[in-house]
Amino acid sequence: MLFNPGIETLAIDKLRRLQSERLVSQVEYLFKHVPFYRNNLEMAGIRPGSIASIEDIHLLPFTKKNDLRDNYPFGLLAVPQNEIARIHCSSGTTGKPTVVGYTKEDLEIFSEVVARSLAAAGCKPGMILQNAYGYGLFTGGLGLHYGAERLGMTVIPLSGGMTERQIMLMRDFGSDAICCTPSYALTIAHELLKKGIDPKSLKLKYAVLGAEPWTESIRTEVETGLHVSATNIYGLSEIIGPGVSQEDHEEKSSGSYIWEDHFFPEIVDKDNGEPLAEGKTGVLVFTTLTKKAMPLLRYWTNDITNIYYDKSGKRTHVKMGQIIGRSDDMLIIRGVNPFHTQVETLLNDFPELSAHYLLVVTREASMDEVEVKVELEARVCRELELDHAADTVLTNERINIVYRSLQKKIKDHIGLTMKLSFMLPGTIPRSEGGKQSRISDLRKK
Ligand code: DLL
Repeated sequence: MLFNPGIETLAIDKLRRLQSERLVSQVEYLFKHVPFYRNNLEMAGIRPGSIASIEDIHLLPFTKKNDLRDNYPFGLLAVPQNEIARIHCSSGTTGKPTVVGYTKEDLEIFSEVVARSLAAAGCKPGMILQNAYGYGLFTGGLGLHYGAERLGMTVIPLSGGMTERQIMLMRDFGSDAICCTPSYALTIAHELLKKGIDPKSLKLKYAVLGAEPWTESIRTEVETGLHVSATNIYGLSEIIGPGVSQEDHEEKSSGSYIWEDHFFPEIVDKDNGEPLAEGKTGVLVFTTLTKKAMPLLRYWTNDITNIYYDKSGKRTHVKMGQIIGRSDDMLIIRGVNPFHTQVETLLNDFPELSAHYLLVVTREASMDEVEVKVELEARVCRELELDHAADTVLTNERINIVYRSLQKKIKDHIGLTMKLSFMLPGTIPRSEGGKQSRISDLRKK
């Protein structure tokens, strides 16, 4: 179902015209209302009249996370504080958070794009949505909540955690859909298995997963473990929150539609910021076209992906691929930049291995090493009677073959030899609803 068919299928030339009008007025608006942008634009030699259409977007300077930090907390607001209806923060673990403000109109847009996203995920008015994204400063909980209400769903505002209670209410209330991080969806699936509950006995049909990178292997595991159709929802607080892009449940694995009437995307080279051609991988940059409280021009997300037009899709808007990593937390190991999602994809080739893994980075005598800790599948452990200490599992011939061929695959695909540790099921910490950490970099400690 399309929530807003007129916009979602708008012909490209009309979409460009709309984007052009919106960009021109957004630049004028920022020039007038935000001293940071007035200075930046003047320094780049840009007056409001210099931008005539969306084609001129590359003339604008980038906005980076540091600009938000330097203007903490309210320096980038374009409206007086009494016109701010809500404040959210971006989830950082260190230092001061990144603050974002919304006017009432911004919140309307936020709900609209989330409603479009939920509809693309398969949700319909009248369905029950179990919202297991965290409520609070994080945009996930309230963002999905109001978007679901806008679509006409019944929302259960559970927030993350309390997995047993999630399962009880899911059964008792008959939730049709769940939204949460992909890692938390795995935690719930695992708990169902542990409790001997057949996922087919649940009414659950759809899972809307995002807020952290995930791959096809996690999708398969969630879809089987919860008996749902799982789609990707992407977003970031600085731009609006969840609902910047969303995968269609009938066009899975072909990318997520970016709602580009509100958020104009570009892919640029991570080193020199030059725009890259359709389909090329680089840093995702967004310009908000309609926001009022805190519009951003060419915001450097640090997320690495590609964008392309899928001519066979239901909608005209551009699609983005999965996020393969972030340029700011990219590992550099002996000159190679491995992303944890690359390792995750290789793990998927081995039915003996589960989707629970962690990359541990250490430095010994100035040599950086990566160890892949990955849990064995519980079913395989039972079959092979591998219930003894993890360090003895390699004596099993089948597991030993997996070890050697995974190590070779990692070397061939990523170019690094990584140490592997096969762990017993349940030994790697699980998500309790928040974003799952896949890298433990002990070099920084
Ligand atoms: O994570 C918003 C969100 C909430 C998205 C719920 C989806 C669902 P932040 O806390 O500001 O906002 O974190 C934004 O999370 O720049 C990406 O690095 C990452 N991220 C978000 N969604 C995805 C996704 C929310 N689907 C940062 N795939 C972004 C990969 C994602 N990474």
